[in-house]
Amino acid sequence: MCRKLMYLASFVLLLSLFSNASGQPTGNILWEFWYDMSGTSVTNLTNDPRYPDNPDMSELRESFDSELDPDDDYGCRVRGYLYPPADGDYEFWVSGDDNCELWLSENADPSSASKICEVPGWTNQHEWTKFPQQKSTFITLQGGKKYYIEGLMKEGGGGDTLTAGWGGPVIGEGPVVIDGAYLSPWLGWSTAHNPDPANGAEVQDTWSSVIWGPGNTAVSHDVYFGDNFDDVNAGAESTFLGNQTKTDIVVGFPGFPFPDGLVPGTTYYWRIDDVEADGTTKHKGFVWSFSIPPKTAYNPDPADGSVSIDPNEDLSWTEGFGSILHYVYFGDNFDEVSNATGALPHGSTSYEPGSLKLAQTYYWRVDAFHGAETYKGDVWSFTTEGAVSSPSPANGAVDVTQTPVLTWAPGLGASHEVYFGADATSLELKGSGNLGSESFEPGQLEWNTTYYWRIDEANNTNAESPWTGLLWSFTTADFLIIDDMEAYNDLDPADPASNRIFLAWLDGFGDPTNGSLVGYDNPPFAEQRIVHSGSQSMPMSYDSSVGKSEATLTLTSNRDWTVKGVDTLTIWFRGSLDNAAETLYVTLNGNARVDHDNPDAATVMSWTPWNIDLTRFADQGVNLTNVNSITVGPNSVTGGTGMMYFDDIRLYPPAP
Ligand SMILES: [Ca+2]
Ligand SMILES: [Ca+2]
Ligand SMILES: [Ca+2]
Repeated sequence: MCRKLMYLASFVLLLSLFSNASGQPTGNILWEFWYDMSGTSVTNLTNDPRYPDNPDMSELRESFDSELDPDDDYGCRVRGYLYPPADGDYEFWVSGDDNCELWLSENADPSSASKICEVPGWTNQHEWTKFPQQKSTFITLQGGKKYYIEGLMKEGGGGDTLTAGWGGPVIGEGPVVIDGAYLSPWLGWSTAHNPDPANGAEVQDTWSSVIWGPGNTAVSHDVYFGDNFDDVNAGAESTFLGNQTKTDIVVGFPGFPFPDGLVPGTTYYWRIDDVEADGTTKHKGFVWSFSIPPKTAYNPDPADGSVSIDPNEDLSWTEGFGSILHYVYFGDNFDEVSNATGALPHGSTSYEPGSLKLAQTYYWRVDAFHGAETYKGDVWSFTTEGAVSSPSPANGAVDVTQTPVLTWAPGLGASHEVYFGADATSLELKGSGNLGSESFEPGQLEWNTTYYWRIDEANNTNAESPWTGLLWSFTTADFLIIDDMEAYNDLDPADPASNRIFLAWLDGFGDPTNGSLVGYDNPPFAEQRIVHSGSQSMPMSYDSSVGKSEATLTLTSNRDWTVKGVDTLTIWFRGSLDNAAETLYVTLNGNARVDHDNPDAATVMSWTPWNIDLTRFADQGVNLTNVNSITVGPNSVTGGTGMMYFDDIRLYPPAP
């Protein structure tokens, strides 16, 4: 299924000047050493009284790679920041002698770091495959973003090394030793740190003291605390508890903020901004969180709403905060389970429902008995293997096109019935069929309306037939969707349902005057990780040395660009760090062209809406009641190369 071998063969990756968004110079990372310390376990280092703040030696090195065998009986820490060269999925490795760990944060905050791989014994230098734990899972990172990274090693005797490697976009297949070009060193604590409760912790009480370490230049601290991440992150007035010199505060206790207590079942967010001696220079802290468990049972397993569950699976949960016993109700009818009473007390946090039917939805409820009171639990559900699944549009999807094609994966049935409508309580039978025709087109739908649908199945050879499907829903957009890139698939062109993205968006394949290529060489052809919305976007590589790079969609529907008074074309796009700095253009009907205002639009690293007044096309003679085609591309004057992503091409009416 490879259509672009020719392109691959000529593809040359150029990595030259590298910069990062934070402005901190890259080139090296901090190595710290603690000497005269026995043992081979990393905890021998982290439990030493000199750790973490008093290393015997510190220096900057130009890669995440140690020298070979310098000493015995010491511990080592490597810390700093990692700047991935492009968006995508990366893998990490660690090798070393003796025990080693590699930690990575989801952002620049060390308190959000987690261990991603380790050496549980010892390896030779650059021996990457001795233990399966040496390799991380795939980790999705953003190009140019600053991530905290840390390596730990504890040497007893014999050989000793520590190396971190990675692989991914631009870097190539790993493990490649992480070079200083992608690293900058730890520079000390410029912000508040070491949150206690730890970031993300669960606190089994309705009050807590919260404690932090001050940044290097702090003389006082602005304290923000609340139950809404956005408010705390924005420093909303309602979350400001005041400025103080102490590095701790009590919350949820009489005489302190939240005197009535913290609320079970709530996540609290907090942030400390350090204030310097001048009273005005502030260092915004990271937003940390902790949660108080609910009084009711939580963390159901299987998770609420999960599908394809093994019919022999047992149920389990986490007991509610303060609960003593449970009452469990189970069945295949929501109302019966919701209204049930009188269960016997249940001591454990698991329940065996017995053997279950295939393709059946079950409901369950766990009430929490606290001695004086019983708290009724929510009704949870799950569906066993064999049911219809994989609805598209996804269940609960929003901004869905007004002319969708509904698809699903069949279950145990040999035939199906499609029910559809805007009223969940009275769906209409819209059609029936045999296996192999799992799609339904409801036609032109209203804007901004929620629709419901269900697939029932039957099979004469199965005693449990027929099966009533799950009720699914989606909501149509309040704008016109020209292309959200969701409808494209990887099916063979011989299949009537085939809809490959590069057969809709015509690129420069086979055209020596057009350097664009839409889609990937191999399935999935559409981009499925870097998306603006839904689960797909359009990737377009370009090489404008041949003159131009563009891709064109011929419109087969939605050609009237005046419906409901729409007046703005919006195209969501993003570029890549390695792109040449150039702008973008869009052309209607092959001749009416508008350029983006930003001359560096192709280097924008985040999804960005491009809003264009439709009169700019009408002024060039386009009949907006009958638009034939839309073309997008980078406007290269330098013959640049790179990769662009496009998604969500929409037409909006004026804001009401
Ligand atoms: Ca040694
Ligand atoms: Ca050793
Ligand atoms: Ca999309």
